[in-house]
Amino acid sequence: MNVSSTPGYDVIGDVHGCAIQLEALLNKLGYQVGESGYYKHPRRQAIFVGDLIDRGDEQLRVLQIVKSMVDAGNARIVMGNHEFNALAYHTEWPSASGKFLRPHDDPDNPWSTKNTKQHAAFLEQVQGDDRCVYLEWFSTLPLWLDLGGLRVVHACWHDDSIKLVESRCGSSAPFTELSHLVAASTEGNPLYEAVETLLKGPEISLVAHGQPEYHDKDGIARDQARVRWWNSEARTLRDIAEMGGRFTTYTGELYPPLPELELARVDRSYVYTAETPVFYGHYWRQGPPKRHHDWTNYTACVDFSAVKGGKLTAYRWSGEKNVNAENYVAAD
Ligand SMILES: [Mn+2]
Repeated sequence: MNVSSTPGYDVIGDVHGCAIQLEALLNKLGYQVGESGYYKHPRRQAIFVGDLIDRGDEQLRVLQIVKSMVDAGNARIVMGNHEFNALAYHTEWPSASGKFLRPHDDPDNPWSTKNTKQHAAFLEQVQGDDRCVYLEWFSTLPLWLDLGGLRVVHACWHDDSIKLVESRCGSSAPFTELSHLVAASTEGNPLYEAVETLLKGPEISLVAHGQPEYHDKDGIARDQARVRWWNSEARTLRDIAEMGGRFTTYTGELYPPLPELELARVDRSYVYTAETPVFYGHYWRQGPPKRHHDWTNYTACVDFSAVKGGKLTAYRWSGEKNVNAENYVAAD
């Protein structure tokens, strides 16, 4: 007889509207639809890392599956940047101004067209009462989960950001209050910085370290690189800035390898040094999961690009104190 008191958790990566893959993965993990109509495992709980919505074709079905599991106590979830963006996109502010916390199609704001484009599939698929119900639900989602033996966050576990949210909002789920959503949508507000870090991950300036700008996949010139906060051994710019040869410079050449430049202490402030496993999504890994995908003893990404031709993936955690890549399970 199994007398272990540690609950088992299956941490599931960014779904982005891929309901067929989600149901295949849940079945593979042993979750079944009971009489009540929601997926359930006899001994385990699912944890979603956020980003249920945007991009994919079956967003409403994904929301129905996941919310019914969470409501029934068979799953937990943290907020992703796409749920946060949806809340801001649909919140008119100031009220009756015709403006929104996340701008729509403002001719003075070149980013705002991109905001609508990124959200277009949701706008088409989730409408009317459904939209109200799920936006309301998004506002209740926590930004992180600390379950003792494991931690879950969408993009980056960062103690200072967590403390800031707790001290300002008194909760890990701050957005039931409109004032918190407004503050988190206002550049320069400390809550904005903290929520950006937790949901989108920290970034580092390349130009400030003597490197050129690069052009991202949409052709937009950028100076910030994502910080590989999970790499506790990072000592140099090359270790910590995620460039990976996927980008080009303004002259169209492949971005040069970053130098082995020693980092000042402040630049390592986001690096995760705790010894509790943390699971996160957000980073569009290409599968299958292996060492070079940056899982470490204490950090594991579960986003394997389900909506971009990858496989929806879970990490099956059963109380182990170190991450073990054998415990990744991908949808068939
Ligand atoms: Mn995502």
